[in-house]
Amino acid sequence: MFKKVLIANRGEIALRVIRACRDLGLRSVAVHSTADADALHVRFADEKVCIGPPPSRQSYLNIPALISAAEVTGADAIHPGYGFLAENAEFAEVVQKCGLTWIGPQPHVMRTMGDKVSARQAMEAAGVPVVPGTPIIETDRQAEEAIERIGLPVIIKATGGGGGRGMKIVDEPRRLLTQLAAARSEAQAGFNNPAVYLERYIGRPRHIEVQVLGDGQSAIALGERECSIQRRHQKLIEEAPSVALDDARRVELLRAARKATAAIGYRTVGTLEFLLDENKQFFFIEMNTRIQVEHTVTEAVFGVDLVREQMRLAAGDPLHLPAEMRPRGHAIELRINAEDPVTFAPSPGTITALNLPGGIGIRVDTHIYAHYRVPPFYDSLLAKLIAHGDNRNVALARVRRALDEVVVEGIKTNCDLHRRVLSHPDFIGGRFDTHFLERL
Ligand code: MV4
Repeated sequence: MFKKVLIANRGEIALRVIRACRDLGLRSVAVHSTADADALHVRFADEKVCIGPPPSRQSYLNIPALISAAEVTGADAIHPGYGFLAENAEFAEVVQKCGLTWIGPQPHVMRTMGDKVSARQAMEAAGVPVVPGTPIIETDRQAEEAIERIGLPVIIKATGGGGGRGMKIVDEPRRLLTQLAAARSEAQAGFNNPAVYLERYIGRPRHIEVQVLGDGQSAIALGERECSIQRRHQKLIEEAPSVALDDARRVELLRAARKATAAIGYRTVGTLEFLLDENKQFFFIEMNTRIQVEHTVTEAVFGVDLVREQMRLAAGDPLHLPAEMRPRGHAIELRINAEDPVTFAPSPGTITALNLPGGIGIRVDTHIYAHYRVPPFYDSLLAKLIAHGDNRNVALARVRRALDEVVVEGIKTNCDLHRRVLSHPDFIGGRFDTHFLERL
């Protein structure tokens, strides 16, 4: 197995990976921009390397600087965390060509799944339900034929997009061609790839994702996460399991996810994203080939250290978890962000006073500390507050109690927004979809 892991990331996920390294007896190397010299991941790692100035392009996205940092420290593996270069197949390839272990999927799998049309094809071939849709649309005629077959409304998506960027909804035939042209030019500008395709638009879906692990031979599905509470494609609250699935539907969903993961020869941890429509039909939309922010709710209910599993799989170990694991109880995660409660704009600055919650059933993953200065250059996630209990009501009571113990002074946070959601009868009753926050 590799002995020294360079973490190509910052913030809470860098700490999360450093902790897994410690638990496994591996050495860790932190990289940081000049803005992060005082960051906790830098202090907690065994070694540190400054890789550039504050902007991500020149530091956390700077491939030559990252590879050099691995070289000078003698790191023999790289963990990308989430965001930054985590789903960049070129980076994964460079890492491997330099003789380092990439703690992630094979680059060709990252490429297939990073392209939404080839991902749909791969999933369809594996027998997973995908939203009725098209291959890449080349001509206006193809788009017109597609809406005759699929019906309206449809959604135009960029095959190089993802995470909700660059999508257009068409609900009238006369808007089809102008929206198509607009989508193409936005896709070209945003992803350097003008290719777009169509899907039937599902109006009020739930967003449910399945945690999967594979060793190249076999695969397992470690339950689902309900991720519908989001705003502008930024998740705010995630929970496991989802209240929307009955046992029969869950078995179907997890079986499809496990089969697909094995079919693509997947060899790490990952997530299959699905939309659940009003008839409780599920449809694959995207695969995330990385560890996710919300992996913690799965860890809580399954008692599995997913980052540890990810590292063991990267070292070539076979899957050792039982094929059929059952979740214990319920877990809810709140993402505490540094943001203005009215404008939702990021709110960087110095934390003048801090109290983090604790007690039974509570986990807090965070990189912040009293007097820490939240830099303006990176995403606004401050902390993840995860509550676990025997059932959803216990987890809800615990997460509310923990939220009331949170003190973050000096910067603005979304704690009040969380309070509003957690006291809303429809959230408490499990009656919500991806549009819940717009109506709040
Ligand atoms: C959709 C959809 C409705 N119908 N696809 C947004 C993020 C990206 N992963 C896919 N997204 C959507 N795809 C079809 N055919 C609605 C969304 C969507 C959404 C999905 C998950 C979570 C939040 C969302 C918010 C708005 C739109």
